[in-house]
Amino acid sequence: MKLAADVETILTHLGTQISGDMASYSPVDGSNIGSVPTASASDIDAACANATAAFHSWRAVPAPRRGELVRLFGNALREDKEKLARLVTIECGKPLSEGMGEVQEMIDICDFAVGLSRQLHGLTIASERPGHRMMEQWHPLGPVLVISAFNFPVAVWAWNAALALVCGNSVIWKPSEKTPLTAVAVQAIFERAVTAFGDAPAHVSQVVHGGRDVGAALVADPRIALISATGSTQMGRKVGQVAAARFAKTILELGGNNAAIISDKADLALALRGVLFSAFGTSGQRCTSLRRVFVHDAIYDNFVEALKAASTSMAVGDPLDGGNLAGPLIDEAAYDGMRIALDEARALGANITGGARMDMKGAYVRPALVEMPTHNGPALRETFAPILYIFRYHDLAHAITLQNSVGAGLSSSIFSTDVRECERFLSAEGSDCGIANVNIGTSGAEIGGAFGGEKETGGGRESGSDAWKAYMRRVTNTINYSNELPLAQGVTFDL
Ligand code: UN1
Repeated sequence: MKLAADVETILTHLGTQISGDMASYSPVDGSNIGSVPTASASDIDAACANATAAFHSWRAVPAPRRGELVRLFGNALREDKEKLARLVTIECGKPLSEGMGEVQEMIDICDFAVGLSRQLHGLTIASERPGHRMMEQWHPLGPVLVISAFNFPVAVWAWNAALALVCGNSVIWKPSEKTPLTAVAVQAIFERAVTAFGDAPAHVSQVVHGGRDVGAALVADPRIALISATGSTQMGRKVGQVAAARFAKTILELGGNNAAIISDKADLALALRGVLFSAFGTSGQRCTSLRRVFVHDAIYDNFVEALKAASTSMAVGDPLDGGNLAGPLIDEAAYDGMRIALDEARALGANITGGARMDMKGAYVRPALVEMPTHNGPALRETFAPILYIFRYHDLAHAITLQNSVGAGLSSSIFSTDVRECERFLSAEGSDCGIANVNIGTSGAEIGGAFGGEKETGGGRESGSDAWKAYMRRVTNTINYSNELPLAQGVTFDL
C-alpha cells in the first residue's frame, strides 16, 4: 500500500495518471504499484501511423533545432531526477544511488546528443574523374522502435531516443512489461519538453505497453525502420530474424557472460572492489554484470578469501534504504533461475559460499561465490542473479581462451599492473568482447563510448562514439560540375 501511494504521488507530481489491465509489481515487497493498458492491434497500428506522420515532419526540422528538444528534455530530467530515480528503485529494485545514476545516464546522453545535433557530418571523398566531387550525407531513417528491459528501465531507452530524435527520427517505446510505470513517468517528463519546445510534431515519441505479442507486432510492422532491442539472446534471435526477412535495420544488445582476469600483478584492493561491484551490484542484473572471474594461482587463496569475507558482510536489503548495496531480484522467476544454476553447480562439485534466500518479502538473496572445478555447466550461460563463478588459472593465454569460449561477447576486464599483460588482453588476440577494460570492472560503462557486444550479444552498438550512424541512412553523392561525362573505371560509351 505504502509503495503504491508513493508511486501515485510521483506520477501525480509529473502530471500523469494511468491504469489498465497490465499490473506492475514492486520487487521491493512484491506489492501492486499500479497498472497500464495493453495496446490493442488498432493501438499498435495507430502508433505506427502516427510515428510515420511525425517522422515526415521531424526529418525536415534542422538537426540543431531537433537538438533543442533533447536539451529541454535533459533539463526536465534534471528537475525531476530524484522523483524518477525513486520510481526506478521502486519498480525495478536497484538501490537509490543506482536509480539516481540511471537518471544521470539519461541526462548525460541528452547532453551528448545535443552536441551531436551539430555534428552529424559525412565525408568528402576525392573523385577519380575530373570536374567531379563526391560526398556522403546522413539522412534521417524513419520510425525507430525501442524495446527495453526491466534492469535499465529508462536509461537504455534514453540512449536510443536521444540519438534517434536528433537524427530526425520518431520513436516508439515498448518498455518491459515488468517496468511500465517508469516509462509512463518518462513520457510525462518528455511531454513537458515537447510543450516547452513549442512546435514539435505530435507523437514524435510514443509509448506502447504490452508483452511479447505487442513487441512482435511492432517488430513485424513494415513502417518501423530500425529496431533497437535490449534483452535476452533468445528474444534477439527472433527479432533479428523477423527484421532480416523485411530488411529492417536492427541494433541488438543481448545477453552477456562477462569475465574478469585477476593477474598475480593486480592491485588486489582495487580488484576486490571492482569485482564485487560488477558481480553483486544491481544484484547481478546488469547485462554487463560480472559472471566469471579467473584468478591467478599465486594469489588465488588470498583473493578468494577476501572475496568471501566481503561478500558475506555485504549489505543486501530494501533498496530504498541507502545503507544497502543491493536490493532484490526482479521476481520469483529470477530467483528460480538462480536456484537452478546453483543446484547445477553443486552437482558438478562446486564449492559455494552464500546464495541463500533471505527471510523478507520479495526475492532477496545473498550473493553467491561459486568455486568451479571446471569451466562448464551453468558458468557457460547468463543467469540474471548475483552468482560469481570462480576459476583458477596459471597461464594468461589460457585464461583469455576460456574467457572467450562462451556464446556471449559483451564485456570483459583485466586487473593487472603489468603493461604487457594489459595490452595483450586488449589486442586482436585478447578479449573478443565489445567492451574490454583495464583495472575496472565489467559493468558501469560511461555513455561516451559505443556500447554493445559481439557474437550472441548481437553486434549492435548504442550510446556514444559514432553509434548515431545506425540511426541514419548514408547517401553517397557524386556531383559532376564539368561539361564532360567521363565514366568511372575508364569505361567508354561513345554514341
Ligand atoms: C544493461 O544492463 O542493459 O554499463 C545496460 C553499464 C550500464 C548500462 C547497462 N551503464 O553497466
